[in-house]
Amino acid sequence: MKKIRLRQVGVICLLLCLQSAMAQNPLIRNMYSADPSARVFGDSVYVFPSHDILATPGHGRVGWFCMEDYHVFASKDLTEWKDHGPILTQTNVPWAKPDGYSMWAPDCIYRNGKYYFYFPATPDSLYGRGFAIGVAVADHPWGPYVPQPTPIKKVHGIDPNVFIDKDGQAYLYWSQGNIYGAKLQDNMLELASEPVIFQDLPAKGLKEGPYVFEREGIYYLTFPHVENKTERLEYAMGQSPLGPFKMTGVIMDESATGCWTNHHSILPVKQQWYLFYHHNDYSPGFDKARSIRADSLSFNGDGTIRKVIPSLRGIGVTPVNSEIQPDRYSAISSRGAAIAFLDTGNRFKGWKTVLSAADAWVQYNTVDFGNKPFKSVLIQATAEGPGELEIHSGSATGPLIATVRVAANGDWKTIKARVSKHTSGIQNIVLVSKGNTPVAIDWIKFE
Ligand code: FUB
Repeated sequence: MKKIRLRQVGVICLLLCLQSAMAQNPLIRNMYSADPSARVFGDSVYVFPSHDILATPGHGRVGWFCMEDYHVFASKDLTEWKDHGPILTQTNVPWAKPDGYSMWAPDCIYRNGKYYFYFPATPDSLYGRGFAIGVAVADHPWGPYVPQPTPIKKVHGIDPNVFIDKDGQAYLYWSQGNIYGAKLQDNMLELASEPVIFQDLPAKGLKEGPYVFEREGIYYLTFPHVENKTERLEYAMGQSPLGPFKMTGVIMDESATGCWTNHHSILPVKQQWYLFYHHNDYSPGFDKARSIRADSLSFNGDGTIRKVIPSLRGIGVTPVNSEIQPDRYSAISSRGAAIAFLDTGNRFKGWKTVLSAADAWVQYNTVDFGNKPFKSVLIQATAEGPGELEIHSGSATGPLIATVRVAANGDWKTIKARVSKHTSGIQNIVLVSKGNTPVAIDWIKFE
């Protein structure tokens, strides 16, 4: 009897952990997440973020970063992200303080059949003060990860990042005021050279979160830096993994919403490069409760990086028969359109788009209509008075796909309307208000 109950609990836990979400930005919709380290393993992209939680008296430092474990998220299409559940917890790391709540930005890399997960944490007093960096090893990206008994020797700091060069040599980077780098031994667990401090980076303003990659023979050292008041993402270019690196430019400007930190990773997936980073979307008033995001990144002909403008639409193609969230828009009219939380008491419920003037519009790009005709569109909407919406493809003046009448209902209703024009393939869709009655839209979906 006891065994059956345990098994049932196990299955329920597994189902709860393996939650998946159709995501734009932010990518993770049911918890805070930060410091995304993204990697391609096999046919999936895995993101290893930090997991921000809110400290309470006796559990972390109230008003500061608070992290007790890591989850890993995976996606085959960059749209649907599956949470594989917790992969490492502070109480399971032999050398870390079990109540440190300081499992900050991690990284993970594959080598010789194993996955090596690097993470910082506050060590037990035996291993010194501040932060140490440890490694946990697994046979699969989703774990189980087994932490090494001690942290890596001669490494004091945060934000580990690992890079394996074309010749097979692995490098570890981290930060502690400055940015450091060293060779790793083949076992990926110990340093193989003395750490170097990268010179020629900005002397003033905090630098942290290094992320190194190589493209067409150029090595990029990228990192958040406080040039003004909060962090922006910058980069330096060099000819080898340990530099010298020459400061080159800015990848992403400071957050418009005032999130003090940013932390990122950069990688190609099927020929397209992406920047994973974080903002504080679900927590506008407290920037230590963050959310990971991703946007496309591209290079100029000389290898310099084009600045990435953060978007809500993010990456990935959205299936037309899923709940499309226009509040994660690609473009929006300058008047009569606004985005707001659905429920300020539970911000994880997401956002709504409010169109409140005639001809106000919101555009959502890269929706996959496939090649079968759709008969109807469903819209989750509400309006105080009678409203009318048009759905166009391409642009606000593009072909009209459907007209939706929203009755004065004062409450959320799923409204069904006939699709008047068949469209196929990947399309941008635009919702246009045809009246001055404010209409709030949660999602739309074709069937
Ligand atoms: O998440 C805690 C710290 O904030 C990270 O380690 C830094 O890179 C910054 O994002």
